[in-house]
Amino acid sequence: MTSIKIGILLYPTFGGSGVVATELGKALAKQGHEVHFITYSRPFKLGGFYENIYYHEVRVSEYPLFEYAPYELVLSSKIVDIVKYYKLDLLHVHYAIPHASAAYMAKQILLDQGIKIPYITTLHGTDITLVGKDASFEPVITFAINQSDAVTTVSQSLKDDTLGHFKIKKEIEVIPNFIGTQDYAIEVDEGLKKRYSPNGEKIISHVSNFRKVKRIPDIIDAFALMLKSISGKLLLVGDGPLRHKAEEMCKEHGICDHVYFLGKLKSAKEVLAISDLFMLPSESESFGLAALEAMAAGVPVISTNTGGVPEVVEHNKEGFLSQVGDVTDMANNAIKLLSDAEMHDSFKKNALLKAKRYELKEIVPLYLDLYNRTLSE
Ligand code: GMT
Repeated sequence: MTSIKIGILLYPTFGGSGVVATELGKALAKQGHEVHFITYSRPFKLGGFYENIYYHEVRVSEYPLFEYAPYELVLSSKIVDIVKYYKLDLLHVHYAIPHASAAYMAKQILLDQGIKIPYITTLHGTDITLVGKDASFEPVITFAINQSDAVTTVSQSLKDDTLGHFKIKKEIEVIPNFIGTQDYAIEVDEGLKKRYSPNGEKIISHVSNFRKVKRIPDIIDAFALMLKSISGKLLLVGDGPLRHKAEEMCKEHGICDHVYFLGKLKSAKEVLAISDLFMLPSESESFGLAALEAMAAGVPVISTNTGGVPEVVEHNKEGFLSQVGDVTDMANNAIKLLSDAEMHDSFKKNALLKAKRYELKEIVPLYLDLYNRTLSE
């Protein structure tokens, strides 16, 4: 195997695209490839020291004239420096803006100096479904995608959306997100379970960045309905714009004793291990990595029939999918599943089996194959 030197551009903070990019880099480094993460802060899933991994921080200096920090320009310059110094073979950028456009700029600067470096763009969802639909970004996104040496999306649904919203001339390959199911095969912490479910209440969990697209209020409304028929506790992991509203809604419903806001966690594995059900009522979700993580922990999912979710969660098999906003249906499905031990058990098994189809060791070779094809062009 020839080792490849790869520059990975990503959003480092909490978010599925950063998680996928970091885990991909870690897996590639383990296989002997040299990985350079280029971003503005250390990716939260990176942790400590890893052989073959380098982290390069992009810092934008303050200057009174800059009302908006020119991050993309500094990023492009940084890429140029790193490609030259470390003799990188390839760039893999996660998220179209500003990463694909910065990679394009760096590629042109390097070409001018006689250095050829291809860049692969992986689209994750919000770059296309939310940000991309904003007309002010459209020309840059279309151009940066079309100039990429290869383009991937994390689901068929996202590929269809991309082709529907932008004039894309480039072939798009679907490479789904992945997971190391072994990492989720942890013992249930009985003490923790007792802490949140002292009387055997069913534990329902959710993990996200609490942005509008996640429809957090639907979780609270659905859970309040569920409490009329079953005893349960809701564990909410993450933080973001809708947390305060969710806290207020708990007060209005009078269910504060049943809801725990756990805030941001580096990993939600322990919470998933004690969960009976996972809720993801998103407005749109290109893939739903959080649902896949729950399934890897053997937790069935209540979600919405949106974007790439149906590709990951099969309705009536690994969970139930409702129309966006139909909290009554979500609550009824949850009650049905949690009240039928046999059904719950078979959904748990199905969820884990499905997660195994997205095993890291099956998906990472697809990226490597794409790298090799791109490099040989
Ligand atoms: O969902 C978010 O708010 C974060 C966002 C991101 O860019 O990190 O997640 C997107 O990418 C994930 C990884 O590919 C997908 O699993 C999420 O479904 C996708 N989010 C949306 O489409 C809303």
